[in-house]
Amino acid sequence: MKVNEQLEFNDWCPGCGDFGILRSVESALSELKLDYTDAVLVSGIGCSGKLPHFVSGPIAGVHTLHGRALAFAVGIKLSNPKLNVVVDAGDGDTFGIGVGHFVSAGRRNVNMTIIVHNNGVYGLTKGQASPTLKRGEKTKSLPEPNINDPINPIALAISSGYTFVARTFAYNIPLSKEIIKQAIQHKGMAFVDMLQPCPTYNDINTNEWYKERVYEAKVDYEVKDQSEVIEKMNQAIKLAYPSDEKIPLGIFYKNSLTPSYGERISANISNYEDYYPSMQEIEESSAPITSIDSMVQARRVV
Ligand SMILES: Cc1ncc(C[n+]2csc(CCOP(=O)(O)OP(=O)(O)O)c2C)c(N)n1
Ligand code: SF4
Ligand SMILES: [Mg+2]
Repeated sequence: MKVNEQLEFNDWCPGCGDFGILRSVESALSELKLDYTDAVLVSGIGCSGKLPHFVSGPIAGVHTLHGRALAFAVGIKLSNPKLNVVVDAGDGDTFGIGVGHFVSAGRRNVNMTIIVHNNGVYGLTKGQASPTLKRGEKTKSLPEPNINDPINPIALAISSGYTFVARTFAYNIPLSKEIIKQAIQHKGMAFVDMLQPCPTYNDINTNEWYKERVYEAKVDYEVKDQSEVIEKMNQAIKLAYPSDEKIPLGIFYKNSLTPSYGERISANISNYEDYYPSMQEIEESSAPITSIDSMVQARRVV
């Protein structure tokens, strides 16, 4: 889609942080020279889920189900490990209904990226509290202050096994673009916690509120030896919990020593990388498609 068509079609509210995320994703894909032949965007349901529709440039996108973007994405990645898979999902989508998929994708260290649009609310359904909204906060749509404690996305990612963990701010486009590029290039499961103002329903964490607090924290985040894992995880957890006055941004953790899910599969199926499921025949003229024999046979070593 060209930029002009994209602007006519776009129905995000004016000032929405999703515009900044869109620009960062587009620039990252373009600078990495990725297109529909080697990359796919996968989204869930929410304002965030519309991102693949609005991207200008030749990229493939799949708009899936609420809470199930990661499940689709893992399936896509496993069936074609050559694709760069990038998930865009909401904080409600990822840490509410989809939280089990978030944890499982980390344990598996699937070689792909998830960018979570963290706006503290369920934007598309008119501003209910999302799992990242703090207890005691009362955004516009809530009749009473939120009575639930929030999850911390960075701490959850670290403890689930994500091997690339970063936080950025939707309107710091240069930093977000750089972090997304590095997340895509990382060999393993990458998580980008994208702080995103929702000017329509979150009147607490506004653009101005963030701009007064966010800063770039430059830390030595890379695990270079297995013995450093716990120390680097602890460092990331400290950065995960910001004070009310200062919110650090940047890459907090990177560990390229952990085998990816693709590598774990290859250890059991030696030709997986060369003869992956999307290349395989699923029907043979001599056998009915429902024959389990023919499906098992399709995995034969050629
Ligand atoms: C299975 C299912 N449950 C509930 C919904 C209704 N629903 C649509 S979007 C949404 C919340 C979106 O919030 P979030 O994931 O934070 O995305 P945002 O709109 O804030 O980007 C909900 C509950 C749905 N579409 N499908
Ligand atoms: S409701 Fe919030 S998140 Fe959704 S488009 Fe509007 S400003 Fe953006
Ligand atoms: Mg949300």
